[in-house]
Amino acid sequence: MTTFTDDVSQQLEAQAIELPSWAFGNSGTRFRVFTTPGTPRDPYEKIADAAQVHRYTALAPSVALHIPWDKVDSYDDLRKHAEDLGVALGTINSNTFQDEDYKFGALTHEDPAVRRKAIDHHFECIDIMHATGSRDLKIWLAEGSNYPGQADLRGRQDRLQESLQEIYARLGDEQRLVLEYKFFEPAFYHTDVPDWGTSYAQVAALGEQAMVCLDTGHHAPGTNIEFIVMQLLRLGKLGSFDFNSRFYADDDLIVGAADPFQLFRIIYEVLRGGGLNNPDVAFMLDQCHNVEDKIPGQIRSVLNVQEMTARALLVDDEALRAAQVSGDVLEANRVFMDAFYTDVRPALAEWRESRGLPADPMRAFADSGYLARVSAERVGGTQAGWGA
Ligand code: AOS
Ligand code: ZN
Ligand code: ZN
Repeated sequence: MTTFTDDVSQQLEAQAIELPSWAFGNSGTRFRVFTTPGTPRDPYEKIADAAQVHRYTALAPSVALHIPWDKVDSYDDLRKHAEDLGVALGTINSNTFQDEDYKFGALTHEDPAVRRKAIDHHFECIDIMHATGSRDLKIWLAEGSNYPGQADLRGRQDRLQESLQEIYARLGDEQRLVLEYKFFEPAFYHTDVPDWGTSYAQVAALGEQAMVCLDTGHHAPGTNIEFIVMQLLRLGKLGSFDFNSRFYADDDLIVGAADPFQLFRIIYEVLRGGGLNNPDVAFMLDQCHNVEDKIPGQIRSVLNVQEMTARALLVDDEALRAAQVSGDVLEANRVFMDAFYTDVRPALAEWRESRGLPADPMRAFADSGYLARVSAERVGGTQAGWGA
């Protein structure tokens, strides 16, 4: 059985993955939103569910909020609620994709009044960040067009930069803006922030507190995502990850479910580019659990990330480097694949037990009876926010 060196054990301790509050609400496709018993009815209950993931894994110490889905009367109170449950409030996600006014854009809209409204929404998010103690404002924009000729592509880039500058100027000294890119959807012809290059160009023009967010589901099939990870880390501009996996488009499935090898390769570049301790990078999940139970779905997700991290930590860097330098293609590939093919599950179970955690967090949560309890207590769970 593989055993971890002290160095690997310690590095694993540094792993922290932020959970999205919306993963605990009901979600679905445009065809149907299926419900699950015990779905949280408000942000307080979403945080309580997220705290369960941390309790059994020690991997998920913070929860990201989405505004306005997670609006509450007192963010101080919500923050205290989270702290009482052993977690912190994390990234604040803005939302400019569910308002009638944003049909033709928000931060890029031709009409200054619509742009004003969208910028003001981000000011509100920044105010909330001060109350929650959040560092990051994450912006994903659903802006683009469906038909060639419909929109002034260049004018929209200029307006986007102007709007982002206003938002950026409002950030506190310790706060950051992270701009997420996505190659299509909901727009089908052009998207205003479709790729890492555009996000990079937009945030580089803002300043040091602006970074790129890489959602693993937001690329064309076949894209070498680990190359983008490497490049953004090299440029000091990778601010956060939205982890999930996809078979087709932006499927938001459990990270590592579709392509564990890709996850391994991404994490290997993370380790090379600053490691799990890199304060510049926030590791988040962005997933929806449409047909599976949500809390176990999130537990499975953070365990998948941990598993591929452990494997990536096993790469024999010295042997790999020697093979690369001498041009030994097959030996370099063997060293890399040896680490990937190592079954680290028994060693991770031992690692957990040595830290007072359950060897099998999935089973421990199932045995706890939490789901049955909240299913009896909570009636009338809400959607994640889509259509809300
Ligand atoms: C949308 O596709 C993006 O992944 C965003 O991160 C979005 O805000 C998130 O999925 C919540 O809906
Ligand atoms: Zn995302
Ligand atoms: Zn997405």
